[in-house]
Amino acid sequence: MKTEIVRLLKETDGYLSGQELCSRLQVSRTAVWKVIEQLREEGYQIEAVRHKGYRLIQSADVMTEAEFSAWMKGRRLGGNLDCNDVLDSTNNRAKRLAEQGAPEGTLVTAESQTAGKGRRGRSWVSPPGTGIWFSLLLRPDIHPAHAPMLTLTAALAVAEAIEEICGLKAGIKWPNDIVVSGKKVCGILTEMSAEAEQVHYVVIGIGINANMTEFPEEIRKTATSLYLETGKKVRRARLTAAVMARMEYWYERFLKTSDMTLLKEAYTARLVNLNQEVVILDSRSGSEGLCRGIDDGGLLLVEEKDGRLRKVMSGEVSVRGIYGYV
Ligand code: BT5
Repeated sequence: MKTEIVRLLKETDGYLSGQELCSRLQVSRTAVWKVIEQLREEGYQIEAVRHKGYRLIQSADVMTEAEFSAWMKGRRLGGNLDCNDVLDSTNNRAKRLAEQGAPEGTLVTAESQTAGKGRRGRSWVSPPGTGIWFSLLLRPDIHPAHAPMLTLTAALAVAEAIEEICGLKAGIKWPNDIVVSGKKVCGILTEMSAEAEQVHYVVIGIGINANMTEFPEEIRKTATSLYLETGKKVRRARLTAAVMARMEYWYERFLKTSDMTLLKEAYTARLVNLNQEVVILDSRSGSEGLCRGIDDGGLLLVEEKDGRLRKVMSGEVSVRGIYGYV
């Protein structure tokens, strides 16, 4: 009922009478009033005027099914929602739901994570109420070797959504970081379950620093939030919905060829590494070169000193200047 009331309030210009709400939802006035009170506690500003009814003045910045449903209507990705308060990791929950048969497009969110995961056992700082921590479940019919490209697909979707909603120039640091003003605003962790030739499911975990005002000491120099960059709080559900919309677009294109052929141009245009000197850590120690973009398989093209083009599959790619750690 909460979801319905939020949707009706959002759809109505001006006042929605209590009587109308009762008859549309087939519930009592007291029941409606109780839900309105709950919504106010969540942060929705709802005006109640005698003989006129209820009017939504301002939505709350919450990651709830009620709030999402207004933005996600008719979406294929994000159509099935699983919104949580606290989780260890949205990726872990999405994987559990996947094992239980949850459909493609299932979106798992959390207000906070107690064990948010980065790649290779690293951790992801995920405090409550200010960030966007979510995982998207996909069931693509592709070869497992192609799944890492879904990280690139998601990076492109997130960068575009950030630009659309926040008006910020968002770059991509191959393969999985979104960078604003030279700092990391979003990270992506893709996990999959597969057999030799077939993917069972892929979980794309996305962490966006939305409204954080500060970071722990260890990442203070390298991390930023959308709020710190714009001075404006972003509606997290709205931005998440925008990511889903862009993801639908790019995911469909990805599935046409199962590779980056149709995404390469847009991805490369956002690559902060492009034509910069990069250092590839932990593959060949300290190997350097000029970044020349990506190939159709999503591999990073690095021109080495002797002019040879090397293809980098994964690993840490550090860009001189970016994050200032080289
Ligand atoms: C990533 O790993 O960037 C992937 C992060 C994915 C997080 C999402 S949140 C929803 C979903 N559920 C999960 O459990 N995870 C996903 P990596 O490239 O390994 O970067 C990790 C490193 O980034 C850490 O070692 C820190 O240095 C830094 N870091 C940690 N938290 C950060 C934050 N909130 N903002 C910016 N940098 C951060």
